[in-house]
Amino acid sequence: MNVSPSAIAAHNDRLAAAHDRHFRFLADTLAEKGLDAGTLLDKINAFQIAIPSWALGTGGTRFGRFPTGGEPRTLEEKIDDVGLIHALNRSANSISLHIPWDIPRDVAAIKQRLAGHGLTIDSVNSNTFQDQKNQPHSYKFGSLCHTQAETRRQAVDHNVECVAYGKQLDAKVLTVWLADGSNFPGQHDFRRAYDRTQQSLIEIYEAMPSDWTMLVEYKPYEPNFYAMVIPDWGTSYALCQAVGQNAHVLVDLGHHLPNTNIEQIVARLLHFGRLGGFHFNGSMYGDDDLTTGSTKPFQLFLIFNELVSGMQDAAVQNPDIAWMIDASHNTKDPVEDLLQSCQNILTTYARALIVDRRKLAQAQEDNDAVAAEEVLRDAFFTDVRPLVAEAVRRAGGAIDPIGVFRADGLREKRIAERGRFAVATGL
Ligand SMILES: [Mn+2]
Repeated sequence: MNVSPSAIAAHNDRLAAAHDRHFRFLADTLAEKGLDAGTLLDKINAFQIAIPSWALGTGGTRFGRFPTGGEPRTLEEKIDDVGLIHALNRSANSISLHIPWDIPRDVAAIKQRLAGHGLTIDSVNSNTFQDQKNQPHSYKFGSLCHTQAETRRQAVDHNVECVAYGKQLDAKVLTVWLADGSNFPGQHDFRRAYDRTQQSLIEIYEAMPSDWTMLVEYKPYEPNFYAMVIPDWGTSYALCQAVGQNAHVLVDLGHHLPNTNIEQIVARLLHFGRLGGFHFNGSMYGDDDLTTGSTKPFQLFLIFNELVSGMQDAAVQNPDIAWMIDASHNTKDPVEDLLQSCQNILTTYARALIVDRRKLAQAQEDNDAVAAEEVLRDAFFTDVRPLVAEAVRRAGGAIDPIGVFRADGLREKRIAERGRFAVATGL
């Protein structure tokens, strides 16, 4: 059901003449600025983005959901869909699992399937934001922060169980996002809720193997609308410091209030060596799950500019960052949206790579605000899409991944095999 290399090659052949012309022009333009296209291609190729299992089904809101059809019904089918995305763009070589929906039943078979697609498991994500059937203690009033010890115990045990599933599949990252918080003033003792959360995280951390990383995600509101226990990067950072050296902050682009300066947050965390994970999506108002870079491309560029700046600075002691798309799109075909998100991410990364850092540093030293901004604008307005297409093509992917997905009828094939009303498990 997935696409064949020959179908991709045939599609690329049709686009090759125009693509080669555009790429040569860009490579020459970059060379004039002292940039080597080959080096940039290698960097773009090395940038791999994890796809979460929950993004493969059509998203929705509490008002309704309008499935595309042919959604993956099992972990195996989710792996196949990520395998398809990776075959098309060679930039999505891992999948994030969500427990309890993605519990591997036949570990050997799952590993074989992953290997067949050239995929690995990126991270395991716990879920204590809703109750599962027959669960003894409810998370209605929180999980790791809960006032009752037995509820906290259950939530800690769930996270430890997630690590055990991850170990079976050679994952090394546990992502913790907590829905814990309060909906009404006075409901929580803020300090005690924080202390209980910290203690629970320490217990989980101590149960993890020493080569594992814990990522602690924050979110300012929703599902609790008065106060979240971990609403911001500062709280996440403080918890990570208390938990241990392998606990790091995870930045999710949608988990910020409008107009928050996310690029500055990124720079701070890199400076402190605590930026461990990154979730891509786009937003207008809140956690909207829009396509990455769809509404505020310049903001995404400024964020990537800080990421690249930090990654290239030898003085910055930060772990490798785990990149993942965290979106659950309404309206669009989920596979097409993920392909589009990857393209936007790679394009923005490429733009950040061509920023003239020496010129920028000089302008900053000279307090020349105009010159500094012009350096950024020059990179942002350079059309680097041929560079991304060439990187993907050289790795065996498609010059136009969405074009191949459509031309090859890959959604229709999924609907034929899985059914029009097949609904993805999970969120
Ligand atoms: Mn997230």
